[in-house]
Amino acid sequence: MRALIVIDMQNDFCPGGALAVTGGNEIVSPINQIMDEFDAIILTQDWHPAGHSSFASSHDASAFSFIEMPYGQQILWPDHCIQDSEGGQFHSGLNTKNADLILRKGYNPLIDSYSAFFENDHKTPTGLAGYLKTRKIKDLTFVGLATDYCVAYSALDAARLGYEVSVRTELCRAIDVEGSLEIALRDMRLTKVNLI
Ligand code: VGL
Ligand code: ZN
Repeated sequence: MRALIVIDMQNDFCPGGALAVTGGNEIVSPINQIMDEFDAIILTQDWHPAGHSSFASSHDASAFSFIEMPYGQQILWPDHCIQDSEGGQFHSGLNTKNADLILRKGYNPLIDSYSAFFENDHKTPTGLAGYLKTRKIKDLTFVGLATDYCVAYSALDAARLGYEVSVRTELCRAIDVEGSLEIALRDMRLTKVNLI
């Protein structure tokens, strides 16, 4: 069984949003178009409480600066994808009606959560692996935003967990701060993620 996992196609990651990814809106229709190639469609949704610890505003710091957290270094973001805000909603063009599962992440105020499998402490599971096991899904294709953060973290965890993993890079867009895209692509290649 094959699943398409669409990462964080939300208003705040699209042009005009709080953490806009260049070209984020361009991939909406092509993602809709490949949905019928898969046995299951899973959408993830970045879903932070106001005052989340990954927000620069929570630390009186500037956006895109770094801070040491109990689980390691954390880049600080502009406030984004706040629960129930317009910015947290899916892009209005995204086909959400075919979704089998909508997985929310980042709701723990003290831990950021890029990966669809684990929070950034690399220990706290989101429950996705259990869902996939129950549905006998072993082959995963990732698309969405952003290539170098939530897509890469999810694909890397998936490969380490033993899934067959592909990332359709033309259906992803990157934030690319301080070489993060190049690092993410290198790590994915080294971890046997198929970049297509
Ligand atoms: C993401 C930064 C902060 C992402 C989420 O979806 O890649 N990036 N929160
Ligand atoms: Zn976030």
